[in-house]
Amino acid sequence: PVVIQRADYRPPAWLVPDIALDFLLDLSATQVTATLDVERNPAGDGGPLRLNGDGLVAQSVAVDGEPHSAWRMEGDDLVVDLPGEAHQVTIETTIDPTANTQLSGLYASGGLLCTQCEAEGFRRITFFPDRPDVLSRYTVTLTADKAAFPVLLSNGNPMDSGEEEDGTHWAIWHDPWPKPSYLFALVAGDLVATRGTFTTMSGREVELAIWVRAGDETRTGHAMRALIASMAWDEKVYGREYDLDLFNIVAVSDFNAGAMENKGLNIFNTRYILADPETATDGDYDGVEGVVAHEYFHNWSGNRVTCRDWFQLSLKEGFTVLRDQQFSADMGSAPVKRIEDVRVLRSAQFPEDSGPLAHPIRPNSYQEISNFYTATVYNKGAEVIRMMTVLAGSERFRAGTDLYFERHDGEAATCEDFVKAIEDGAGLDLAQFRRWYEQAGTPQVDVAMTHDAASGSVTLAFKQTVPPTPGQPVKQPMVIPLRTALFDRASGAHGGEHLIVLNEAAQTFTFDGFAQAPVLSLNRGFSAPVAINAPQSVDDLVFLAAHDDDAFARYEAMQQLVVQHLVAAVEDRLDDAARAAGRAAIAGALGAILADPALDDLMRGELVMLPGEAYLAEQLNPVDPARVHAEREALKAWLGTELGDAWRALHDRCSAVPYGLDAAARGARKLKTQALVYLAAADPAQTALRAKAQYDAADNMTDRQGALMVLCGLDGPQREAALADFHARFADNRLVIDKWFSLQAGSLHPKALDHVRALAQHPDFTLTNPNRVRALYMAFAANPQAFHAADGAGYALIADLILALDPINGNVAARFVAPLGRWRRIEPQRAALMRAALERIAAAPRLSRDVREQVSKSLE
Ligand code: B3K
Ligand code: ZN
Repeated sequence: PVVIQRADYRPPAWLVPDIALDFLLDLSATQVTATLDVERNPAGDGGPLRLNGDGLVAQSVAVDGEPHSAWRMEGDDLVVDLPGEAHQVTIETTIDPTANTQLSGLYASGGLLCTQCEAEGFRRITFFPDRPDVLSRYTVTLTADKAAFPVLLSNGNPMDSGEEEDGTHWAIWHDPWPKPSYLFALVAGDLVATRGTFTTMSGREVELAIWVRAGDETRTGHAMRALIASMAWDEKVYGREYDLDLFNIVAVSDFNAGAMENKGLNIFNTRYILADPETATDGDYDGVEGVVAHEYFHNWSGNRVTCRDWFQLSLKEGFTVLRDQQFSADMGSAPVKRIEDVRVLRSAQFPEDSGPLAHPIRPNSYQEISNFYTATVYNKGAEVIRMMTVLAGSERFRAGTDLYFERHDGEAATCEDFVKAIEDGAGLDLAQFRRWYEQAGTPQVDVAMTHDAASGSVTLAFKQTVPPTPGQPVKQPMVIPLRTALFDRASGAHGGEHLIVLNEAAQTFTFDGFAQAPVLSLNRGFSAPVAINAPQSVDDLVFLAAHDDDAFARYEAMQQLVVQHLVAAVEDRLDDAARAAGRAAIAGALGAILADPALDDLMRGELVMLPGEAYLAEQLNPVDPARVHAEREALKAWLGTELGDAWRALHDRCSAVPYGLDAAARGARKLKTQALVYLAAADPAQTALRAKAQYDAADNMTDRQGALMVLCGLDGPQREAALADFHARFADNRLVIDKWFSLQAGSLHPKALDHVRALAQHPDFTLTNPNRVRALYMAFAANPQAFHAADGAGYALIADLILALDPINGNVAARFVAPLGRWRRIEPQRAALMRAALERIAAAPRLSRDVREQVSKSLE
């Protein structure tokens, strides 16, 4: 395989300051004429003009207006030998958007034409130096049949438009901001707009439009509010102002990713735009708000300052994820948002970091860049920059980002440029901190506390280890900032927080003035993305779960209490007495949380959540997923019985709260379904009735989906009735039918695997729509008991999917390899079956580069 190395970066030989693109749009034969003004790059190597292509055929090549024959194909690339310093190169190609099932480049989606160019889709449209360090001003002319494609959009500002007598019309768009080809976009089709306006901090009026299919415009209000709030927030918090007169968003149903930040023309998966109470859950509302903000924030972190090469992806993604997390924290409950973000990190990124696909946030090599849009680059990348905010404080961090934007505006920058700007602007020394960009793996921090009663001193002894990862057997110590508090047991208070910054393999820190040993609250707010091993007593955890004034630490204590118990149970370390004592402590802590009048329900909803099976599995090596599942379910059922009255009272109380988008009403909805989850484990028959009542009474999707989720795990007439009602009620709403697939595939029902097999044959199922594929199969791969069926049937099902999907959409197919790739940390019998599934994929005669890379790395 061809391996691209970060160390091999060379500046391009030629630059393209301007490009004119002419599209004669048609669903199956779109003609593209590209006119490139090329200039020799003084920093280049003097070589020929290399234009990347992917499956393209050049119909004509002209240089300075004259037909030109001194060009050749090198693989898929078109290479032109050019003398001198500057030329105009014109190339014609024809492409078939309907045949484009990969959804990369120009493709058709339900009669609409749209593009997705990041990372390397532009080369499927026309020949071009398709690399992010070539920045061009785009002028785009779109011509199409007016009846079929009444709306014609591209980046930047509309310049001119008109109609012809043959029924076609045309529009010219110009984007004054130089950008890399991955930010190019066009959309043509029958769409309607919801409009808004925003006045920027310097007083400019910006027109906003969200384009959707007719009928969907009633569901765009939340996205529009989120867009306006994002624009205001980025001015206030980062001093970033929008820079065009127009900001367009288009929502499409067929989309590989969540959304795309094309300059002035964001294209979204409908799932991150459309929301109303009847069809979208509270989680969906948060997803819309967060992704709208994320894509908008890219206008500065990604577009105005872009990436030099794709190894720098975290430069824009890590930073932009941090920005969207900060925004969402400011829009809602900051502690709850932090907990949710950490849960995502632990369930998606920690397993990546401990598996065969582990890579640093700035990778050193890749075969297919699409495989590096990962939780590591995005979420760990955000955590790394968040640590800079912890070290610098928010004011100095802002000075650093101001300097970054000032220094690199209009440039294609590197992660190193970012770190240097923060160093200079915030006045930090990040020399050793840079290891976070180099070393993969989740650092493990062990801590021991000793107390000397005579002197009143407390000593914390830390050890850090960064585990070996593929290609990185030996690691150096990291800089790890740990926000810490030492609680006085008697008063329940602490004397202020300390920032402990680890930077050696072993270190001790001493604190004075403690007559008795304090309770340790470490990594508050999850200030560093590490795994902490602090053997805390059950009493200390119960104390922190009830008293810690840091909301995250309180959640963490509750999680730890359950993790310690379940890990001991899975490892057969509990006799009957220890099991009973462990359960009693958990029930006591949980009961106190249910009863605590000072807690808001949104936060209560976090505190009562059991740690997920993926996170539990990370604590065990090798892990028997069936044991983890069984122990966790048994605990849940016991807690459902033990606290039965409290759960029922909670469900009743929350059911009386009317629908609203305020925190109190949202908290009530979250807890309502949580209560059902515990009760269902304890008393399936009675809870089926209660869940069906919630389903029938629901006036919003959060309650309806929550009830259906619980019912899906149970047997009986309520399950079947609710599933049938749900499908009939929402038959014409694709996003809701996705939920119908997901809930069944992710359910606790013992026959979930059979259900998935049957659903794959359902008339509503298709392999050509990524949302539908993910709805069924990602939910299944994340359903531990179904996926890890002891006979390997779950692994075989995913292998079959990958093989069937790969020729249609390799990018999406490759996403399903990681669940199989975890075999090395699974008990031997299942591990062998997982390996066999991977080997069966590897043996296929033709695989996409995407799947090939993931499978071969997973087998190494
Ligand atoms: N930048 C896009 C990701 C595109 C994925 C390409 N495989 C969305 C985002 O992160 O904002
Ligand atoms: Zn992004």
